[in-house]
Amino acid sequence: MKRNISIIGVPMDLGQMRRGVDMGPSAIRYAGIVERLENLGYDIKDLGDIEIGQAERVHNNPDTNLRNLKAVAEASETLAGKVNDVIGSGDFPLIFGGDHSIAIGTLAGVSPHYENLGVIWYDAHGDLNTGDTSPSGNIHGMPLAVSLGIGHEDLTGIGQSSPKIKPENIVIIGARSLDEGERELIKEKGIKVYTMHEIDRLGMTRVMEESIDYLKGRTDGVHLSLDLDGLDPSDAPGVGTPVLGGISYRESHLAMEMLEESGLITSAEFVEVNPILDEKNKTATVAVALMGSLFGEKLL
Ligand code: 6HN
Ligand code: MN
Ligand code: MN
Ligand code: MN
Repeated sequence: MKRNISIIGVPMDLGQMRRGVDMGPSAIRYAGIVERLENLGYDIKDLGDIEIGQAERVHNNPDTNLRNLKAVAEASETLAGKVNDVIGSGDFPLIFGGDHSIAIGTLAGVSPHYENLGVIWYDAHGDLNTGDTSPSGNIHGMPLAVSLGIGHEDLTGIGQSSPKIKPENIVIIGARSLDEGERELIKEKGIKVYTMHEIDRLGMTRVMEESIDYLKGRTDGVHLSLDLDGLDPSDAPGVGTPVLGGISYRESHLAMEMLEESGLITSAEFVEVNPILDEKNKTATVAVALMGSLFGEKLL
């Protein structure tokens, strides 16, 4: 892992309907991320939070069912520029959400730097909806599709070119809530998915070994997009769309350690931390502990 990390906070709450997730970046900082990483010997630049526009008072855009499209697109463009600059400067970009719609901007900023960008999507959900398949109109359910070049052009058009990633360079880990259109897209594109069934059956060690082997051969950089709702709600209660039967804290900790050992990860984001729905900042604390492991914390 690079020794210099630049942190970008994205207090985005317009990609879904529950208030509070805009406080995610503050909660993660409050849980001590900067000190934690400095103690590991990293040089940290906290670039602060990017500005987010206003929510629509009522959704009355007859052209689309995507809520807050304009404000989400604008923030994504800003984020893409910042992430692009961070990588250009040689630093490792570490992004804090905010809801998962921010991955649209993150991936738009990361992708120009790699021929074959890999993505690990650690999430209860596929985030592969489009306006046509979405049950909610919430953009946080769409960023992986958008990054594949599928979805509203105001979103797929962000950054330098589209698509940002190829379907064969994606590994989804932790899925247990997929909408019909998402299932179809996964099959059509042949996206590699480790659902909770495979995690139960194979164990996290084998899931991570296979994921790392798979991505190592075909990518020249790997972005980790970690949605805290990938974890079980008992370990990460402060999320807007919790789903029972998730990945445990211990399994997640192991997954991060294995990623660190692999040396594969070149950028990362931790999203969907909602302190209003949380219990004593537990979810942000879990996020910080996982980042500790991802960046090389060892017991002995
Ligand atoms: N997330 N599949 C549902 C939807 O509304 O599209 C839930 C999406 C959740 C998104 O947690 O990042
Ligand atoms: Mn707000
Ligand atoms: Mn997600
Ligand atoms: Mn999710």
